[in-house]
Amino acid sequence: MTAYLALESTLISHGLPYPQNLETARRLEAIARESGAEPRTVAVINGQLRAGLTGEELECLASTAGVRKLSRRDLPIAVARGWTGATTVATTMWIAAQHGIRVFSTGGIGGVHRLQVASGRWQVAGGAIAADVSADLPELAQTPVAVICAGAKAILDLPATLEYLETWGVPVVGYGTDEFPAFYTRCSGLPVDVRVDTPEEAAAIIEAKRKLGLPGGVLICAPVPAEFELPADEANAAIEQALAEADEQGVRGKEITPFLLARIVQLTGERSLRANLALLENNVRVGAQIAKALAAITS
Ligand code: PSU
Ligand code: MN
Repeated sequence: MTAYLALESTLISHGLPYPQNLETARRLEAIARESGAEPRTVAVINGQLRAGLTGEELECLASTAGVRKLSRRDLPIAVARGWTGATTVATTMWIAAQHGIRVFSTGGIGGVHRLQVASGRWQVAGGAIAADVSADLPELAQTPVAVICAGAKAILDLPATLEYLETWGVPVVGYGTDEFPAFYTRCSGLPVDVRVDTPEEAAAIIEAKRKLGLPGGVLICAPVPAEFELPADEANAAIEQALAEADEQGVRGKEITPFLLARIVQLTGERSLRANLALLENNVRVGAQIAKALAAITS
């Protein structure tokens, strides 16, 4: 049975600068193949939900300024209007599931944003104060796709993000680690639910969740390779500055994540970019191996 691995496109169009994004998109597909899985990069092309893109389509998503970032709420609009756009973790999971794909590798997931009390970067709904919560989290709660990532960036509220996943029954698995990784850094001080050290162990958890009839996905966290890790104080200084600037400039909604990611690359220079590329490659390798192991126990 062929092992398929989904890859997302928002990290290509909004998470990495051109031209590294296009080179990376191509390299990730090649790494998946070398590691024994068929890559399926996900996007919406002219209103069609696609798993698998042509070289031209990939190039268009990487090089067109202002490509739409499509999250779950945007999908019906994109289909009705025939839009082309990049898919986030949430929409990539959903489209992968529609295509029968059960494993998906990305860089970092979205989560619960930190509350910026000073400026009031809060959303007030019905008199209550609600944090900005990425659609990636409810998607993990309901869509049966395993997501391999390097954790979540410390631009987010990591404890609150893990609390959400706990509430909604999403197992958080450390791949070769006991700690939830923080994207540029290998450690966050926060524990995962279980550590695995082989693709077979990860596949067994994914398959057990399906057999139990429990809805939703599994989050598998592989830390950035040690030689590319950023020192925690350097990463945190850039994150704090980017957050303060977003706050000052009133950046909100779906613009916040791309704004912070781009600003952190500028502030840390090539180092954060190299870390980002290294962890992506690692996640695709690990994801392909898990997809293979899962195909072996389900075929
Ligand atoms: N975190 C990263 N890199 C990324 C993203 C998040 O470290 O590229 C992207 C992913 O596509 C993710 C999206 O699904 O940002 C989350 O956006 P939001 O916070 O608006 O839900
Ligand atoms: Mn949001």
